[in-house]
Amino acid sequence: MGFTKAETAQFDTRGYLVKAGLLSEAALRPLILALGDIVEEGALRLHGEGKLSSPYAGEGFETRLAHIYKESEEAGEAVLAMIMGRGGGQFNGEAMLELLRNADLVDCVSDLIGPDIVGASAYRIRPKLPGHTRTEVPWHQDSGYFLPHCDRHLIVTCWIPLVDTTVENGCLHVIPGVHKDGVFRHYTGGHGGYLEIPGEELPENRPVPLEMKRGDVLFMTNLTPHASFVNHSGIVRWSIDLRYQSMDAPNNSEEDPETYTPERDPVTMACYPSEADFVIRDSNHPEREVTTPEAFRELRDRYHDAKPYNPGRGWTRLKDRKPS
Ligand SMILES: O=C(O)CCC(=O)C(=O)O
Repeated sequence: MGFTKAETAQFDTRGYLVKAGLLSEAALRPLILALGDIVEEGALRLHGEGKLSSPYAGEGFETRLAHIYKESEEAGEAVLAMIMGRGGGQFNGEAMLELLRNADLVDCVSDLIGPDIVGASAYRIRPKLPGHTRTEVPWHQDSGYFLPHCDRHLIVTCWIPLVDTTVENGCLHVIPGVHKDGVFRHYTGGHGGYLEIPGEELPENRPVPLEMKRGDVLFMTNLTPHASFVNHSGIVRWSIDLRYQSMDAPNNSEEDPETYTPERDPVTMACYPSEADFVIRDSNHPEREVTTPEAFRELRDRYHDAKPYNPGRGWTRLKDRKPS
């Protein structure tokens, strides 16, 4: 499928594009089922331990975790932790690799960054629970998390709702047309422990809330400011965000995590050294592509266990910010 010329032009001028109905129910179902299984496992365990009055087995993907959290915040947090380990990238299963390699998705990415594509382990599954303030994500650009020598490279984030998202349930908001203005100043220790661009330091362009249907995909640049706010609905706002870059942009797909040490020159490092990159498409050497769940899991776990050094960007702490 890919993008039309008009869509590519919109991505270029606004820094984002929503492609409606790109992913079929069949493409999303394996991941939804796998996440539902994690919730089920947690619910049954907590019920068995007497921490929940019911496993809420009659509830579906959109509501089960919300009911668990409503009855017991502690139980809800315990299930969240099963999903949000590794910052939200805990789930390593086959359904995850399948979605990362989804041809319709990757064809669109390829129209933005070319045919040879590396995917990032820094994908995030986000169950935003009703009334749960910690899962609000403050304004930031993804480049705030990447090393500075990568600011000139396009790293595409694909934000994929797993339920229909609305302003009420905490859809994503973006600031359009400022992705060519570089990286704004971020601060560490922002809301929820995330990096944050404080309101007074945001560009003046008006933010746009992106209400999306399940099946739609938002494509945005690493320099597009975005945020999400509290979920005021009764359902869980499930989403996942994936990241892709050209093989020509710095990455660690064929590097040993042990080579990431404080002695190494940061400009030789991958854009986000903490987690493994892996080949999604290689037009000359398709054998380099990570295609099996075993290889995917092994690579991600190897990086996770090695804890490669990431020099970061040295942002100031929010509480040390000087009023401007
Ligand atoms: O899903 C959200 O609420 C935030 C997503 C986000 O920050 C991202 O995709 O980088």
